[in-house]
Amino acid sequence: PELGDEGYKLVVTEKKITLTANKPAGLFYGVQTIRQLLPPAIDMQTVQPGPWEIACGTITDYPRYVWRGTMLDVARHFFKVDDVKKYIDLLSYYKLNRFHMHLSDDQGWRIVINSWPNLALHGGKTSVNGDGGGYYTQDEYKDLINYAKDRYITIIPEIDMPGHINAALSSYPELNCNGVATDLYTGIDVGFSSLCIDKEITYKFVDDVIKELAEMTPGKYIHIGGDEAKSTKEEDYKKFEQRVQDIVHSHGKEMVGWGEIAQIKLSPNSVAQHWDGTVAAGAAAQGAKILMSPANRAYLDMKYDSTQKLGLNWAGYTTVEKSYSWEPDTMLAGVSDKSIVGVEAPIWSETLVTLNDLEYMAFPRMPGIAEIGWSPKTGRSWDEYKDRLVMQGERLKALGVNFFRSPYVPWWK
Ligand code: TNX
Repeated sequence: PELGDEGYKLVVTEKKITLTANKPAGLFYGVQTIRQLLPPAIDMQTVQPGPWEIACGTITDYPRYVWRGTMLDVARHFFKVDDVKKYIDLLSYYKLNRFHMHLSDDQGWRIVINSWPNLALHGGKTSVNGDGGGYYTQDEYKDLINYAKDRYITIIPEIDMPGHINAALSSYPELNCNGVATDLYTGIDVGFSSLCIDKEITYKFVDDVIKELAEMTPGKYIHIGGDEAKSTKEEDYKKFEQRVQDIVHSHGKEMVGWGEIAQIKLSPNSVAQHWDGTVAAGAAAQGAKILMSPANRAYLDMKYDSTQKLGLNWAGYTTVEKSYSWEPDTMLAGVSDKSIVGVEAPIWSETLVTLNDLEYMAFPRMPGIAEIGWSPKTGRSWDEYKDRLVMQGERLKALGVNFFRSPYVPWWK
């Protein structure tokens, strides 16, 4: 029973390897461990000479948290299906099981909604710096869902509202309080757009969008954003998100939102995603759940140091060590593992244009977040971890993954 739904037991003797689990997901994770016990060359695309040796021993392994995720912002820059699949492959190698897709923002709307076709057709036309647009058809989105599912990963779709919504306001004039469509936006400011809280059509829009997303998404969560609604009055924000939570429920799903949603009355299964400040703690106080994505630790778009070209630094520079050396249950006063569903490492794409860019920011920090999500709290230390991380460098090279050769990790020892 201790293995739960995702754990496995691996016994390696001189004669054979035995992998057992309660559920298929456990077998899948056990296979990832077997890959990692074999020499790095096992992961190369071309046939390699052996010997393929594996150490004898017994591993009993299961995760600390049920939610071990990353988020990809496909709104600030768009990433094509094939690139997203390559990213998903890398998540599964590190036993992550949630992939949160930030599908809309001021700069772009990235998913076809049949009842509001202009969202993708117009709202998907551009991106930050005008670097070209793009969107997923519903078939492409379903293909991604299935691709992720084959790797035991659940996709969590996000439509950010009531702020971060300019792409929609530009696509439909009736969503604006003054009835005039806004221009498309290619800058990187935040907090300037808002849905019109007092118009009934706003809720028709939200209902239609969530309905279509819910129909396509087998996972139980829909993420409704809710961050940085600086152009929405506080009372309007609460009124709006309270209705949105009901709409999510009416389509049979549970709601996830950024930390700010803790200001409304949350139902027990709603999840507030902590990213900055302390507001998310209010979710635990109400008996709801918290997902940990502290920006100064878990944001994969923060620069490693001041010499970097890619990334932002509003939450500070985040070295590989800093992104690994933290505990989810000591981040927010009054928030313990009882309320924490897990960890998630978001990657915002204001400065990131290619898969190569994403890999550089995600590696080698993402495996550290994956370990925080999976491994027991006791026994984790940077001193021990950094040597294992060096070995991961060889695996990333074998997999052809671009990564930051951190000078703070003895990569070349
Ligand atoms: C803050 S984190 C945002 C995003 C930006 C990100 C850049 C959050 C919930 N909102 O809109 O892309 O910083 O790091």
